Amino acid sequence: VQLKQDPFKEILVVEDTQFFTNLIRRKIRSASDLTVHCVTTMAAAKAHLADRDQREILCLSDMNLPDAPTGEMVEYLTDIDVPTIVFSGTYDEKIRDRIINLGAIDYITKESPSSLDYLVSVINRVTRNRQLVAMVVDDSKTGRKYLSSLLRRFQLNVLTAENGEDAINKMTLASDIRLIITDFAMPKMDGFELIKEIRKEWPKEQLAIIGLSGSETSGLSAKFIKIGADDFIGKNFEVEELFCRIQQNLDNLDRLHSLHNAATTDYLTGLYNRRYFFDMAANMVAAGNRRDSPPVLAMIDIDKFKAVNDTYGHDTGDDVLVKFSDLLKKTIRASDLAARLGGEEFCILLADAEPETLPRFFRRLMEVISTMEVNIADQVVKISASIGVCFVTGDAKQAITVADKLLYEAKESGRNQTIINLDGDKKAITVPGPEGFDYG
Ligand code: GH3
Ligand code: MG
Ligand code: MG
Repeated sequence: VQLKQDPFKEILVVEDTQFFTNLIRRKIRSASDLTVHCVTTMAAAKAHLADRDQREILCLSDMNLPDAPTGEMVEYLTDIDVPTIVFSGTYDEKIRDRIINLGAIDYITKESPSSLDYLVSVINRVTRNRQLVAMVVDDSKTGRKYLSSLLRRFQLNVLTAENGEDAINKMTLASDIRLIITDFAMPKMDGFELIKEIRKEWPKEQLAIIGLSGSETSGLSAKFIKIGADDFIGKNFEVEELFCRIQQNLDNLDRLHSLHNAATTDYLTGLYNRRYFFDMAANMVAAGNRRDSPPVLAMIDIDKFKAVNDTYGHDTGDDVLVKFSDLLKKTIRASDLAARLGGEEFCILLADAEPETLPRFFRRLMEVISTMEVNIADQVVKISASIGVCFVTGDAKQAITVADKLLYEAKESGRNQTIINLDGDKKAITVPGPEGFDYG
């Protein structure tokens, strides 16, 4: 299902107080990559919007402007479907209701400095929401329509389902759903059954679930949570509360995601780190053995990398490592694994590789590496690598020792080459790298 919207490119700030505009501009620039454009009147905002692709703009607007004294600006923006967050100098229930009823995403009061932090969190949330898919599960058509329209207002991409069964089917089609809001009482499969089914395959780290609890059954809310939902909301919720709960739950998912990334990947190159590599390798080896097709392990070490650092500096060395890692990622398949085991030592694990294709694969990899260029001043840095290749049938650590020995042989006998030995008894195959590197 292709439902993702265009990402935002720009934030349009419509605000007539110079002081507040400056604060906002600084705050947003420090927290987001979006271009910030500021205007002080409704006329200027309209002129600016007429010149742009409105689908790429998020608008922050004051409720009252010199040429729009009673909310006309916000009315205009929501009319033409530009996602809008409203600033309001004063706060009371009536103003709040007016803003939300107009169709704005949320509002921020100008009174306290902490409201700017909240503003940034809302901007980041709606920006990310554009890339996320949510599903509304409700047997009532009106209920589905209303919730979907609100989720779309919060910039989420929305799928709907009429009952639990329908929802499960749609989950398997669009596995990138990150949020489900589900009713309880539904024909075929109710909300509880649905949550139980979902949790078998989609853990809390991947997907947030919010239960909709009416007043018809007592203890519904607690039961939702006990069964595997992350949160619940009463059926006659306020729009503002729904937005807060969605924000909390999706922000939590993001935090879990960054923790997971920090724990499993190398910060410089984004490749998997040593620890995660061994976890994943164990799974790949088990899966490979079941198919009678053990994965192939290659240890890769950049040749004379110390000289790159010594000649061009450590930062250039880092650039080389980053570019080299990007090449590795691009060269392997999605089912393969690439990791940085340390320094300038990398390894890849190939699933279902046909042994006879390996010499060609590594020759091509070495060619790709040789064409890589890192520019520094008027110089071009080029590198080669040495590679040792073997099968992994058991423990990945043992296989690494074997591949390391082959790699060492490749270094000793001239560098810029791959030595493949899939079966310890047979003679190893040496694949030379491309011309142009001479290590004496
Ligand atoms: P060989 O061909 O025998 O592999 O020679 P080499 O110079 O590549 O190998 P050696 O192990 O002697 O040196 C590896 C160098 O990699 C030394 C170290 O400073 C550098 N290095 C390790 N990690 C990093 C890093 O994160 N960034 C940079 N820029 N350099 C690193
Ligand atoms: Mg090296
Ligand atoms: Mg080394």
